[in-house]
Formats: sequence, structure tokens, C-alpha cells
Amino acid sequence: MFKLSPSFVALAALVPFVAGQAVQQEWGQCGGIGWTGATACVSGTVCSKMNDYYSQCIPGSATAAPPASVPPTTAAPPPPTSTAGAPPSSATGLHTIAKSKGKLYFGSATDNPELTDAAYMAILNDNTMFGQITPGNSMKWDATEPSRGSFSWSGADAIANLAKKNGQLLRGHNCVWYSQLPSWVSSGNFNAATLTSIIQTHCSTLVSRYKGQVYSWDVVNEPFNDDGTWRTDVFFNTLGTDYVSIALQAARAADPAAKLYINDYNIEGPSAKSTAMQNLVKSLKQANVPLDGIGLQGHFIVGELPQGLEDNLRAFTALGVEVAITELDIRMTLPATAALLAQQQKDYQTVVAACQAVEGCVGVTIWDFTDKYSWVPQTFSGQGEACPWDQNLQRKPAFQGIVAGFGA
Ligand code: 9MR
Repeated sequence: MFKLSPSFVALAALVPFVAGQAVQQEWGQCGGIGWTGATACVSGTVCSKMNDYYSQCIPGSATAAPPASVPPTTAAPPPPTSTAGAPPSSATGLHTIAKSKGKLYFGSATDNPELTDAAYMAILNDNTMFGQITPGNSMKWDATEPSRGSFSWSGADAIANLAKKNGQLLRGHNCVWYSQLPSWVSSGNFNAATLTSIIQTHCSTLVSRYKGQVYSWDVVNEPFNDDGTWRTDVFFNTLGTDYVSIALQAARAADPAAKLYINDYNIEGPSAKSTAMQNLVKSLKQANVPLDGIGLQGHFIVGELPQGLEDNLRAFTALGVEVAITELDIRMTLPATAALLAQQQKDYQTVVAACQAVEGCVGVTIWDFTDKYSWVPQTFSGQGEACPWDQNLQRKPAFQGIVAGFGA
């Protein structure tokens, strides 16, 4: 499999030239919004559009023009297959629907343990269903820098390469978080200067590795307590609130094109925590710290959605940031009943509709698409069934809720 190297960008220098024109290697990027590299492909491959942001050199050749001796067909052309206004069929993927409604993506979290499940992969690899993926665990600090200065990339690369192969956008998750943090960081008793440099090294090494590929990074994850006070983790205790700008600045320098996000839960509706996040956005903007987006995770309970989702999304976008629903799932107390599944369908619809209604809400990511790999049952005893696909990879009513939420 094509492996990203830290000096991925340097690969550009190795792109061959044919007749004075740069050509891209097999599987390399050859187009898309913001792409400034080669747009021609090496012989035996053809530049194929995956989405507006990504075209890729895939094996094959351009469809040959018919030989001149073949008379033009006289058969009437098929009727135009305009789908304008037509309801989506059950074959229409959620990402395709999201795009048709002006959003950038519909996506899913995934991770390495799932990648050997062929039936699962058949759904995940469908880029009409998922136009974006997020690694659930493999880009976190414990996975990428388990000991100081020693980086390990196999898990993260597997997800990045999958996104590339499938033509899916990638969300990076995450640079700085109190959890899944190796003890060399959390218990290192570093002074402010040393911890600053540790954050800078970690964020810039991580973000650089996937430079040019990541649509958005959750640079800082979950900085607040539910009452809106700062979480007193090693970063805050050592650096105060400065750790946020230290991380954002390091990420910006490492990949100027990636959108930089702060991501949290219980900020989806109006709340003390949501207000704290809005105040943080204001102060970072005022101080010219790079910040492009706020991720609202969306770990909800059936029948207990916060009120005022749409207005709250607008309250963020009014501050000059985009927003995204980054980790949507809606759990229930088991066993699932028809009534609970129906309510879950409504709840998925409500959340997606709130994003759909707000121009600056760029997309929705579900926190894995199937109950088979959901984090919920291990964390909340007696709860589960939070995803739109069930344990057996069959769609639940929630799927239709998502379709309806996009107004399709
Ligand atoms: O999905 C992740 C799960 O596999 C891990 O065990 C868990 C450990 O903290 O993290 C889960 O993902 C979390 C995400 O990184 C941040 N927001 C909350 C998610 C669910 O816990």
C-alpha cells in the first residue's frame, strides 16, 4: 500500500516530467480545489475525479474515441436523467445527498480494528456514502508519540492511506487532549517552557505528516468542563489557557491549508460550556490566533437532544468560524424498541437538519456508522444502538432520519 512519509511533500519533487509537463504517479493526487500540483497522470493511469477536492491517478486509460470508420449511432439518445427534484433512491449515498444539498461531506469515524472486516469495509469504502473519515483513535497522542520524540505512524497511516485511496476527506483527530495521553506527558512534571516545546513538537510533527491531505484538524480536544470552567489537565495546569494558542500556531505552521478546529461535547445547544467556547473563539480571534472551526461532537441520548441546536450553531458561525458535527451518535437504554428506534430516527433528522440549515456548518460525521464498532456499550453500561447501522450492518430507521435531515 502507498505509504505516506513525513516528507510527503518532498515527493512532489520526484514527480516525473513528460514533454515538459509534470505528471503524477499512480494513486497520486491530480486535481481538486486548492490543488496546485501535477494534473496529468503517468501512462497507464487516468486522472479520475473523486470529489471536488480530490482527483486521483487510477490505473486504466482514458476512454478511447470511437474509430472514425464507425458510423455515428442513429439510435435516439436516452432521455435525460435529470434528478433535480427527484427523491433520492435507497441507493443514494449520504455523502452524495449532503453534497447535493451544499454541504462539504457526510462522514464516519473508523479505525484499524475495523479494517479487516470485509462487509464493513464494503460500506465504508463507498465514497458516495462517506465522503470523509476520521480515525477514532489512531492519531491520538498515545498512538502517535508513545514516548518522547519517538513517533509511530502505522495505525494513523492506515487511515490516511484509506482516505486517499477512497477519495475521502480526512479529519485529523487530535493534537492536544487530556485523555489517551501517555504518562510521560501527563506525569512528566515539565516546566512551562519544556511543555510548550513538547506540544509544538507533537503538533507540528503530527500535522506535517499528513500535510496537504487533512481537511480539518481537531487541534485541541475537550478543553472545558461542563460548567464552562477550564479542564484542569496537565496543559492548563502548566500553561494556563496559552496551551491552546501554542497548539494552534504549531498546527498552522505545519499545514497552512488545514482548517484548525477546537472540538468538544455538550456545546451543541446553549449551555455554560457553549458560552465558554464562544468566549474562547472571540478571544482567540481578537488575538489573531489561527482558528477556523468549532467541532460539536454530538454524543446524544435518544429523546434528550438539547434545544436550540440551530441557533447555537449560528452563534458560533457569527463569530467567524465554521462548524461541523464531528462525532454524532444517539444512544438509548437497551433493549431497543420500535418506539426508541423511531425517536432515534427523529433525533438524527433534527441534528442533521440543524447543520443543513446553517450555511457555515460544513458537514456531519457519525462516530462510526455501525453498532458493531460503537464505543457506547463499553462506556455506558446497558446503553447502545447509537449508530444508524445495526450490529449486522443493516440500516436502521436512523438512516432515513439523516436523509430527511438533509431535506432530501
Ligand atoms: O471512539 C473512541 C474510543 O474507541 C476510545 O475508547 C475512547 C477513549 O477515550 O475515545 C473514543 O473517542 C472519543 C473521541 O476521541 C473524543 N470525543 C469522545 C469520543 C468517545 O469517547
